[in-house]
Order: sequence, then C-alpha cells, then structure tokens
Amino acid sequence: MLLIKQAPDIKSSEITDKKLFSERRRFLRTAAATGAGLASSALWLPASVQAGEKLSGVRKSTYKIDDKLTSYDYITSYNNFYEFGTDKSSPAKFAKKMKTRPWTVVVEGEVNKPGTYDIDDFIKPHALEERIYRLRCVEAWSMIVPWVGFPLADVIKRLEPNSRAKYVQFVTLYDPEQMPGQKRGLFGGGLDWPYREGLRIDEAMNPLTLFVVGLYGEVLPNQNGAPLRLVVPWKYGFKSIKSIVKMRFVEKQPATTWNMAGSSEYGFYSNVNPNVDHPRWSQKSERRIGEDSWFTPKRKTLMFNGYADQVAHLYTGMDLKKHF
Ligand SMILES: Nc1nc2c(c(=O)[nH]1)N[C@H]1C(S)=C(S)[C@@H](COP(=O)(O)O)O[C@H]1N2
Ligand SMILES: [Mo]
Repeated sequence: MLLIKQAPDIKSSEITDKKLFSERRRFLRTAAATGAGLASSALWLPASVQAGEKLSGVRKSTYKIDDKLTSYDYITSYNNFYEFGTDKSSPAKFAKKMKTRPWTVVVEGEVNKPGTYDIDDFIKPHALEERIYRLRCVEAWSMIVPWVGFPLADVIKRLEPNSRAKYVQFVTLYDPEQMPGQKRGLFGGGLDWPYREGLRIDEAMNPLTLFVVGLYGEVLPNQNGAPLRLVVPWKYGFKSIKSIVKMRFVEKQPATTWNMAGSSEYGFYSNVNPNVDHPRWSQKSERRIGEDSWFTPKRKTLMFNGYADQVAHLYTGMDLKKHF
C-alpha cells in the first residue's frame, strides 16, 4: 500500500491564514477579558494543517501498550468511516477532499462556557501527547495506534459543565456534498446522519478518554477523523467518533448512531467485553490487522480491552450483560 500525502494548496491556505489570525486575536482578547488564561505550554498548530504534517512539541506519555505498532499504511487505509462508504478502503480514497480548515466546534447544553470555537483555538490550550492504545472494533479486529491528542477531561474542565450535565454527546459533520455516504442510498450505509455518540460524564472524565488530532506524530489524516476525533480505548471502535463539530452536555442519556441503527446489537455502553457476544458473532477473540491472517489463531479479547484496572470501577453494581 502506498502512502499518499496531500499537496498543500498554497492559495487557499493563505486565505485561511488571514482568517484564522484575526479569529485568534479575537479569542485572545476575549480570553484575557474573561480571565480564562491560556496555559503557558500552549501549542500553536500551523494555520494550514495538512494530513501528514509533523506536529511539534508532542510528548510521549506513559499511556502505552507494548504490542507491536500497526503500520501507518494499515491505520490509514483500513478504516471505518461510513460517511465515505461502507468498505474499509473507501475512506482513504474519498475523505481526502474533505476540508478540515476552517472548522468550528459548537459547545452547547448544560455548560457554563457554551460557544462556537475555532478548531485551532479549541486545541491550542492543550499540550499534545502520544498515547499508544489498542483499538478494538466491534467487528472483532484490532490495531495498535500511536495517537496524538489531549485528555477530554481537560477540555471538559475548561468548558465547565453544570451539575445537570450527566452525559456528553458528540456529533460528526453533516455535509453530504463532502461526505457522499450521507447521500441516502448511494453507498447503502443507511445510518441516521449525522453520526452521533455519547458518554456518561464520568466516562468522559476518565483519564484514558482522549481527544485526538494526530497519529504517528503527524496531523491526523482525514480518513482517521480529522481534524478532531474521540478515542475511548476500553469501548468498541464505533464509540470513537470522528470529525467532531459539536459537543452537547445533557441531562439524559443521548441518542447514539449505532444504537439507533440496531439497539439489540449495539448498546449505549459498548464496553469491550469478551463475555457478551454480538448477536451475530463472538467477541471472545480478535484478529490483529496487518499481522494475523485468516488462518492465524485469534488473539484473546481482554475485558475492557485490557483497561480494566483503569475503568472497571465506573461500572460497579451494573449488570454488564444488560448494559452492554
Ligand atoms: N463519524 C464516524 N465516526 C466513526 C465511524 C464512522 O463511520 N463515522 N466509524 C467508527 C468505527 S466502527 C471504528 S472501528 C473507528 C475506526 O477508526 P479508524 O478508521 O481511525 O481506525 O471509527 C469510529 N468512528
Ligand atoms: Mo468499529
């Protein structure tokens, strides 16, 4: 497989530069006025952010598993991103043209700092770190990915949800012109767009939960969910929603795409759990993408994808067969 890097479009990035520069100035003034100071470690992403561009100042974190990393080529060419088609190779082909700048993230609901944030302002206060996580898809395969991002908990603390915020919902971009899979019937994805996901607030605040902007030290390729995606390593991959445009703090358990598509197959929690099979297949084992062939003995799937020590306490007293 070949790694194709996007050629930068000088003209449009110059325009973006100017626009973002004035937006940043405005944000800085507002931040100063409200006393919401920026962390001194604040990192400035380049205004024209291209997939494959190196991210600076990324620190390695202690969150890592020691398995062999899945290759960049596999991580960026074997994808689930139904907005660009249902087969694994479509996102790499069709997501390239998606525009990820300018991009805004809307924050709304039960929160003290709602608003429409420019993506770079949204990311800027946070130091970037590399975390090596296992991604376990509900389709019983896994990858080992060196993500670059920052804890969702830090973002939530900054946004100050109020006491009614019991859940947080995330929403992906809805733009059928850019995302052909959203044109009903064309690719047959049949999902109720836009793609939505949600977490209980304590799951969202768990230190493992990551907002991701890159992988392998570089800006996230579009097919992996640029410019901003979630990664929740103890849950099946579909909880890790891509290309986020909205965060909504809510009181009641929010609607989620796969649960709406089939509530008997995909629960709200969707914790990786080898003891609860999918109605149509086993979840006891998995195949490592890029390494295991169809004939290799499968690897055992671990409870909470191997993160039980960090997250099992979130579910004490819950029947995980009922709340799958
Ligand atoms: N918006 C959106 N997010 C999504 C999906 C999707 O189809 N649309 N697929 C999910 C699934 S099923 C998986 S396994 C992971 C795959 O992430 P990756 O392509 O970076 O490996 O993204 C998740 N996030
Ligand atoms: Mo998945």
